[in-house]
Amino acid sequence: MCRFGDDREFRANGSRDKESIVMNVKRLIAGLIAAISATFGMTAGAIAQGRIGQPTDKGLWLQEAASEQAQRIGDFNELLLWIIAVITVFVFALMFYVMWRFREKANPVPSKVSHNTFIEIVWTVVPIIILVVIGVISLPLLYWQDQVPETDMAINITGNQWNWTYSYPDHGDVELTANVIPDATFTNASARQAAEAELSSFLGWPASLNSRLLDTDYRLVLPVNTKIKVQLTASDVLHAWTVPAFGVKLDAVPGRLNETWFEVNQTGIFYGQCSELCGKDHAFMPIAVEVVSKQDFARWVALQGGTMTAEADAQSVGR
Ligand SMILES: [Cu+2]
Repeated sequence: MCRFGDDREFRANGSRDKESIVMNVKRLIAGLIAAISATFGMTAGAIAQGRIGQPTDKGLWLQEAASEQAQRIGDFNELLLWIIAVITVFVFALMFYVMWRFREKANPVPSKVSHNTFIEIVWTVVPIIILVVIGVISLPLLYWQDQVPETDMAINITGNQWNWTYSYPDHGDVELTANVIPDATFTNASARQAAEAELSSFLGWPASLNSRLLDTDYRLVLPVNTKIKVQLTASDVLHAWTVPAFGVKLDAVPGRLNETWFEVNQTGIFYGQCSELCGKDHAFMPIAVEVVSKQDFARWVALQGGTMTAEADAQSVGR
């Protein structure tokens, strides 16, 4: 008797294995095609449908850019994706070609070639060129974001367990602390109405709550088309202030002042979240920014009892 049991069954299993391998390969290829077409084909669609400043259901790609930083980061991300896609397709094609071209049946006597100087130079130089191209684009972008230019106004942000405090040093030290709107408020009509009324009276214009886990009781109010310097710190543990539509993600570190800047080029409400694990309520310290016209910003500052600086004042009347 055969050690492996019935020989016929063994052969039958073998052909079944082959069938399932073919099926898996087919599935893999179909999946790859779907993933590639989803990534590239739906990009435009996702952006067109996307609500500005917040995630969308089944959304793909990055949030729509509302600042030059986010725009340039998005463009760079897209370029990288193309480079990665070309490399992946090339490597896959090469692997399948090699598997077919040098299969055992077609090459009963294996080749003894151990190296080829030309190919070795090519596979060293080409990746270097790819990395240099990536570096030439990414490093200037990184330094451009890192170096704070002449800005029109500053805001100080402090991360706390678990909310954000915002202050406006150029506007008479207006200060506010923004807390997440609890889930219960969204499910209770009168609580929701009360929260919206309070937010509206804080802003000086009508406001509504849009998103569970993203809306806050008060919002950071900023003027549009204004270069804003951000000075960021934390009072207790590490946090990170992140608003994807602005292309900003910066660590808030206790005892240290981190700086960045951005200029929002459209009005609207933009959401972000703390992006550094900071304790049990890390998921409940969102960021809601309302970007308004310079006139509305001046009105809001006045409502808060703040003052406009001479420079910011000139900006607000569009001079
Ligand atoms: Cu945090």
